[in-house]
Formats: sequence, C-alpha cells, structure tokens
Amino acid sequence: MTPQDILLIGAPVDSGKDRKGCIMGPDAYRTARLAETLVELGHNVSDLGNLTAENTDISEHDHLVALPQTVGWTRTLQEAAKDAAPKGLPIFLGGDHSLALGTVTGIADHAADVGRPLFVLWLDAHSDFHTPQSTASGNLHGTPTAYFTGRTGFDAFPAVNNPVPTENVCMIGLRSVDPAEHAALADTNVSIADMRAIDEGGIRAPLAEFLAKVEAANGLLHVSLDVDFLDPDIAPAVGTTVPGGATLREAHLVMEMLHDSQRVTSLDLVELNPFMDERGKTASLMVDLTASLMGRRVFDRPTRAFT
Ligand code: NNH
Ligand code: MN
Ligand code: MN
Ligand code: MN
Repeated sequence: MTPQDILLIGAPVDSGKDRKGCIMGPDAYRTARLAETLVELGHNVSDLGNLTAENTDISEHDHLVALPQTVGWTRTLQEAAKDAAPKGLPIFLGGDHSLALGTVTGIADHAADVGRPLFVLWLDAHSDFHTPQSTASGNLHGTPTAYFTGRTGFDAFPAVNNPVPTENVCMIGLRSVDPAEHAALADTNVSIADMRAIDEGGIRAPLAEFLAKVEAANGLLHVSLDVDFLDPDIAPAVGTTVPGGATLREAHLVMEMLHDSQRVTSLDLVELNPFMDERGKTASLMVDLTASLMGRRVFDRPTRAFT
C-alpha cells in the first residue's frame, strides 16, 4: 500500500440545518482514533486542528437557516481546500453537509489549477440538489450539489469559478429526494444509484462504472460521505435518519473499491451528530470506513479458496 500524506481538517460546521450537534463531529472522530488508525495503516497524518468561519456582513434571511454563517464557512473552506489539496489528501471532519459548499468548490479550483477534471462521488440518502429558492426546509445542507455544479440562485455565496460538470457527479444511496430536486436532476447527467438500483443490481456495478470514467479521464476524485448514506441501525448519530440505508458490508465494499481505484484525492466526513450517538458507535464506524478507504483489508485479493 502506498503511504499517503493525509491532512485532517476539522470543520465544525453546524449552520446548515436547525438541529445542532455536528459542531462536536471533529472531536468525536479524534476520540474514535481516526489519526492513530491511519498512522497504523502506514500513512503520514497531520491534524491541522479546527477551522473557524470567516465573518460576513451578509444579513440573516427570513427563509434560509443561518445564511451568514454558512456563507462564512464556504469562504473559509474554499481557501482551506485550495491550500491543502497540493499538500496531500485532505479529509474534512464535519460538520454538517453544508461544508461541501466550500470543500468541493475549493477542490474544483485546485483541479483547474493542475489541469485535471474533478469527479465527485456523493454517498448520501439525499441528493442535496436544492437551490436557496427551492429548499422547503431552508436548511442549506440540502444545497451543495446544486452549488458546485453551477446552478443559479446562490447570489449570497462566492461565485463558482469552476463548476463540476453534472456528468462528473455520481450519487449512490439515494432514498429521500424532494420533488423540486427530482425535477431538476432530470435535466442533468448526474449518475444515480438509488436504493432500488442497489437492491436489484448490487452496489458494485454503478461504482465500478463511475470509477472507470474517472480513470479514463485521469480525474481527481472527491468523495463526500454523509452518515445518513448508512442504515440508521448501524449509524444512528445523524439528525436526518432515513430507513433502508447502506449496510455495513455494502459501505465497506464501496470503500475498498475506492481504495483499489487509487483515485480518491479528497474526502468529506459529514453529518455526524455525536449528541445522538450510542456509545460512539457511529463515530467508530465512520473511522472504520475511512480505514477501508485508506487501505485496510482482511486479505489481499483474490482470497485463496479453501479446498
Ligand atoms: N432534502 C431535505 C432538505 O433539503 C433534507 C436534506 N437533508 C440531508 N441531506 N440530510 O443530506 O431539507
Ligand atoms: Mn479567495
Ligand atoms: Mn447530505
Ligand atoms: Mn443526507
């Protein structure tokens, strides 16, 4: 396994929805021994500590939750992502999913700097494809995929210099998509494997197809892992649980395939709400999944058949 330079970047973003608690996410990952686990796998790990959101002079919005704070986080995280990407593999320790407004657009600027296309794998129960106008909840954690693909309506936010083409985005695990998102996604080339597709054909095929595209284009790959991608029985520490999520085995297979691809260049771990966890089990599972992504395995394949 090739050792990598991994940068842990704490992003205790809690402004993307009403329910509080994701502010504790970065320290829960530290408590669950994320850094030590990655070091044991042979990687070089630097924990850069936690970021704080830039102040803005934007006013509160009557429908959107905490708009000024989320715009501030977006600015901070764009800069942090752009700074970190040339130095190694950044892992953004969330924080709610609104952090991806900043991480993905910052990484996209980096990709443009190095002249490589950026691909995004969105592992989530939700598509997060709302604009600030279409969101019914006003929760901006439901908007990052719309923002980084260049949809209009994000006037309060920094202009997106390098939108990610929708054909470079793959969403796996969807089972809660609002009508406005559904309608908007129909006009895009986003690849989608919802839970029905996974039930019928398995989780391997859509991911393999997407990874082949990344490989063919010599792309960078950003992975955004929302805790609610996972079934709430195994990952209860999230505000928006949706039954029928990915199993432990499906999730580990995704991570192992991502490792085998050697394509992942940045990662978000988002929506962990430690206040809702059961004896740290969700935080520990997220650390285990990250370990699989970074090379932990039981056997090198192919496993020898016992005769
Ligand atoms: N679609 C809903 C909304 O916009 C839920 C989004 N919640 C998430 N996204 N947890 O991953 O409010
Ligand atoms: Mn700037
Ligand atoms: Mn999400
Ligand atoms: Mn979600």
